[in-house]
Amino acid sequence: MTGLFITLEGPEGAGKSTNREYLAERLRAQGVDVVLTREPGGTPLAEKIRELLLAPSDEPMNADTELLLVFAARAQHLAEVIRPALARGSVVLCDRFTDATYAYQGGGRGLSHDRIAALEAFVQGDLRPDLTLVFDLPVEVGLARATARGRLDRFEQEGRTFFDAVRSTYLNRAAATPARYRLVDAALSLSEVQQSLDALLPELLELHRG
Ligand code: T5A
Repeated sequence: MTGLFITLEGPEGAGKSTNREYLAERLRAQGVDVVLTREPGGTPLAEKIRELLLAPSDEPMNADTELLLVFAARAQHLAEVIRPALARGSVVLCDRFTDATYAYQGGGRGLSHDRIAALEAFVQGDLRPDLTLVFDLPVEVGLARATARGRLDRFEQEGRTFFDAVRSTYLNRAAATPARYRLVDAALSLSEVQQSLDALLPELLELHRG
């Protein structure tokens, strides 16, 4: 078995957290060792950085500060969790990764692609996800789901233009490199979304077998 790095991406409220649990259960039922993790976060130190990133604050966070914090958390997460798990041959299911940086800091905040790519190369070397599932849904549907859940974090307080840019960045990236991405229609009911994940399962198992 080879290590397999799968990331789950998409706008707010797309169902990534709900469905990563489902996917992990399905893979474990096939005897696969799964490491379930998330970004920003995934280690105690990286979770502290997550708190800084998500907490609403009176002091506006500079966009470069935000970008550097995201990659600082990622460096820790890669060193402590992701690289060791891949080296053991596990499947790593990660709720958001660097596609989120391109979508939120690039699309949403307007930071340049080249600046993000330079940090990506610095922090990750040539490590990229093997497969990325993009949970796509209209912005208003995702925000309604996130809002129904309660208090909004610092990103969820952004406006419609920000989230339109986030969604279109994800879709453009998926269209540009279709071999790495699978689009999941996240506006469907939960059971329909899970059926589409079931349909992807044979491909994931095949990739894991190498
Ligand atoms: N960020 C992250 C960056 O800016 N740059 C980066 O590089 C990275 C890595 C992280 C924030 O950090 C930003 C992006 C984010 O704003 P987060 O909490 O990890 O925050 O991400 P969110 O997208 O905010 O997480 P959410 O929990 O809001 O969305 P999920 O995980 O996609 O959705 P989930 O599973 O929690 O579901 C939301 C609600 O919808 C329901 C669920 O029951 C839940 O109540 N739901 C459905 N309802 C109906 N039909 C379905 N199909 C449903 N699926 C789920």
